[in-house]
Amino acid sequence: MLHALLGLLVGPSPATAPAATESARTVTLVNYALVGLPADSGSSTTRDEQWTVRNAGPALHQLLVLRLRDSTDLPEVAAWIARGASVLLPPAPIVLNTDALLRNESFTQRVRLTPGLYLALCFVPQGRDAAGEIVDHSHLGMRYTFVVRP
Ligand SMILES: [Cu+2]
Repeated sequence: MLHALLGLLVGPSPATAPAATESARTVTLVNYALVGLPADSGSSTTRDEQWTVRNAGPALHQLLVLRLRDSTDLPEVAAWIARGASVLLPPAPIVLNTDALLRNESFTQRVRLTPGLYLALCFVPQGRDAAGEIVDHSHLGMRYTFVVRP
């Protein structure tokens, strides 16, 4: 069901300097994979991370991270995609959106990880399939989910 995810455009939050309790993470966007995202984990407390997202290219890429409550949100996400993935009304809160990054461009933002199911994807369009449906980078491997358990 995660195979057909398109995206949206929301202005990024301003970058903030990491506090002493934060950890840093580097996420790398390549053709066509998301590298360095968190693994599933348990977390009894909120975890703040300073994420630096870098497009290692060569293509244009974008990272969007949504926080779902759990897998019961997935049908709603799929329906959102089927409706054309309104850029203004995502079905779940946006944790991070880099907007489109050129090759070697970076984006830094603090990310707060609370328990939930996270969906990360790049939805830069690649073209259309034989049925005329838009194929984006999430269809080519730039799609990742991870769980933060309470
Ligand atoms: Cu991409």
